[in-house]
Amino acid sequence: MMPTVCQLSPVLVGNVLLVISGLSGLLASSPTEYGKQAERLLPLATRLPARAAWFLQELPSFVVPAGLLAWQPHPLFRQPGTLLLGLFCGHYFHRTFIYALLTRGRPYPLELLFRALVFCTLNGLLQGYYLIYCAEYPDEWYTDVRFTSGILIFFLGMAINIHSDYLLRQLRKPGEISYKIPQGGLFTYISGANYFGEIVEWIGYAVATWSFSGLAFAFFTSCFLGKRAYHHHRFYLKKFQDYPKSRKALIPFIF
Ligand code: NDX
Repeated sequence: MMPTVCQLSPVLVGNVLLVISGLSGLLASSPTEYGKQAERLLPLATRLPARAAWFLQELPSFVVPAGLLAWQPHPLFRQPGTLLLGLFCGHYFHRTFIYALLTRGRPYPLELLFRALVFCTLNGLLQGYYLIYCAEYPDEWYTDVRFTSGILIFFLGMAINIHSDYLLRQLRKPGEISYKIPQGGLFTYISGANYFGEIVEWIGYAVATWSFSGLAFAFFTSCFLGKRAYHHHRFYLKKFQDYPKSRKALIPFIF
């Protein structure tokens, strides 16, 4: 008989911590200070170029679950879990090796980089450990409506996120750091189109994995990025007199 290595208590603690992090970020009086929310101009010595910073902070989100996948005890045994964790790794492969290396963002605060490193390591561990050692899926999971619809939502969100980040990148020439009004795609309707895509993506992941770990991460993402979208929207309204009045912050036509 296969020895079970699943310990649900660390997973439970991780899920609760993710939910608390989401809520505390949402309820904090100020937004997380990077990019256009960085009101204080930090000395250069306390910042890192955006490309290096995004690469380093996101790397554990790819390496940790990819390592768990590579060293899992029964590679073929837990196929749905393996595939679902592969999606998580795919997202972070893009964020670490493509997004980070293309970004034209402002220098990034070192303090946030260290906090993000810890966050990404723990979340990668949580999602990977749960899917490899704890999740149990029936053989029919590949045809279950939760799996199929979740995967569709995941890829739809990913496409919106990548396209919107591309549109933002096109607003600047290399070396530029000024802000302009984003146009096209879902930016026609909302200021946080890239965030909307990311939130949709992790909701799809939560549905496809049908797990508290997936749900806790989707919840965290919605709180963190929802609040950022709100602050970005306020920033645009204040900065640009001609900002489109019908554009909402995060949810088209609603909010
Ligand atoms: N990184 C997720 N909290 C975060 C790093 C910070 O991937 O301790 C969460 C992530 C971390 C955070 C992470 C977790 C919580 C932490 C926090 C630090 C402290 C905090 C750890 C890990 C913490 C507690 C205590 C509660 C635990 O100059 P610039 O940089 O503004 O340029 C921007 C440019 N741009 C424009 N250019 C011209 N004109 C305009 N109008 C422009 N508007 C923007 O586009 C950037 O170069 C680029 C994108 O900017 P922006 O602001 O729209 O997106 P950004 O926030 O930088 O996110 C980039 C992408 C995006 O696709 C987003 O969906 C994804 O990353 N993301 C980001 C954050 C978190 C996350 C995903 C998630 O939760 N899933």
